[in-house]
Amino acid sequence: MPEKDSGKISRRFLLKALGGGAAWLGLSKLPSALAQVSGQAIKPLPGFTGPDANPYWGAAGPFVIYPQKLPLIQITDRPVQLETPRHYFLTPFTPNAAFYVRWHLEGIPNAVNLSKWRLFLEGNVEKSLALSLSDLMKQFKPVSIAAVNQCSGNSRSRFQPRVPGAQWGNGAMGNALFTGVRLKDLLNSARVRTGSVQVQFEGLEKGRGLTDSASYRFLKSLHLNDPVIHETIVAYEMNGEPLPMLNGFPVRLVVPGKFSTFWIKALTWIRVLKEPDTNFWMTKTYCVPDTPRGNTTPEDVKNGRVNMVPVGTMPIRSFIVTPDGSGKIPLEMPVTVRGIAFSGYGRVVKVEFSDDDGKAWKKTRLGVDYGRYSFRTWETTWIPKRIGKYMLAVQATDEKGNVQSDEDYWNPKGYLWNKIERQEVTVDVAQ
Ligand SMILES: Nc1nc2c(c(=O)[nH]1)N[C@H]1C(S)=C(S)[C@@H](COP(=O)(O)O)O[C@H]1N2
Ligand SMILES: [Mo]
Repeated sequence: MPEKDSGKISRRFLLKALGGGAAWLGLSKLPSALAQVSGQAIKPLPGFTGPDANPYWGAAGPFVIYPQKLPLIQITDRPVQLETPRHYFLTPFTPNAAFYVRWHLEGIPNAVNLSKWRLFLEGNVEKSLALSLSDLMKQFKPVSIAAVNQCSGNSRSRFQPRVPGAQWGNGAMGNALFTGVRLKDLLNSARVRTGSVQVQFEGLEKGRGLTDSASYRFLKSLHLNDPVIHETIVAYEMNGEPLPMLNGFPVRLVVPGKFSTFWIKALTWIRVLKEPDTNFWMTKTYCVPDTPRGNTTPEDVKNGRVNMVPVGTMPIRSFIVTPDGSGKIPLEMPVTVRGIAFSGYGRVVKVEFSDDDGKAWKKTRLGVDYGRYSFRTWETTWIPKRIGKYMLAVQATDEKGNVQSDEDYWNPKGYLWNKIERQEVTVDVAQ
């Protein structure tokens, strides 16, 4: 489904996109069942092909259950950081209950009184706005867009040398159908004054962050002349439901194609600025070297030779979701290899699969195109013809010609990871 200009998307469509009604119902029953069995944290058992069969896909952490959520992998609890387990990426849309979570301050909202809550638009405008949720839903035209929300630090745990920060595996990402109002419509209604340069966003949370300089307010800004301003929406629905509290209820910013550091959750203040925003979150962190691919070396950083600029568009990525290496594959059994791909720069047009560690590549079948900012699923049938270990690999290309590579790559904050992904599997005689 392309980007859609209507407010509602049918329930049937969503169920289908989420992987079928039955599977969805099964999933929503899971948390209470698991909670009953385990009481608290759930530890996965080791894989059948050995404890090291699949160490790298997800983060190493216990499973935890938060309100409105299925068991997710805990990275930290204050601030809350939860990773989505691998198998939720079999479908193009990530269920809300399985969607990853990332906050920076410890005091996050756990209830919002909608009769009091307002979205404020203020600063360098002719007319400040204070809109209730129903004003947003009724006074502005609803739009829907399928968009990937990915943390800039997704896959950070793979960087060599290691970098500080949350040691995410690959699950600090998700794709959802967001519905809301265009930021541009709100700005037009407030009438931006001449001399404005940026627009700043702030959510409801307060409190300490990891360091003093990172405390009390999380603020991000976009340039008014950035073309993404025209595509940005203030979303009040996620996959046809209200946003989960942990993902930004009642509204969040959706900035298609950009890393989700800009996607402010529990969005409550929008400010039009006359000067560029120089706050901590714009200039001291969420920045990458101003070089091709944001690549640099620890030596260049140490010697002050690196100019850092805010992280922006998401580079192209693709993943093998299954097989996951947790079990052996019988010789000559046709296996459906499945995964997802996306790029912030344009539509994914090709996904290639290799069973020999990236020496020879073969095109895969692409799934439904839900628009240029969405996950695109891919699959291919693979019949292993010899026993032993195989190194599977996947590589995507977008419409702008961006393609993933194996080239070494490093930056001091551990952002923008997009190297070719691999999965080792073992094939054995069918018995
Ligand atoms: N209000 C608020 N919005 C926020 C953040 C935050 O700390 N506070 N973190 C940002 C970052 S860095 C990420 S990765 C995403 C995570 O979105 P999610 O929790 O819905 O997955 O939220 C973004 N929006
Ligand atoms: Mo992030």
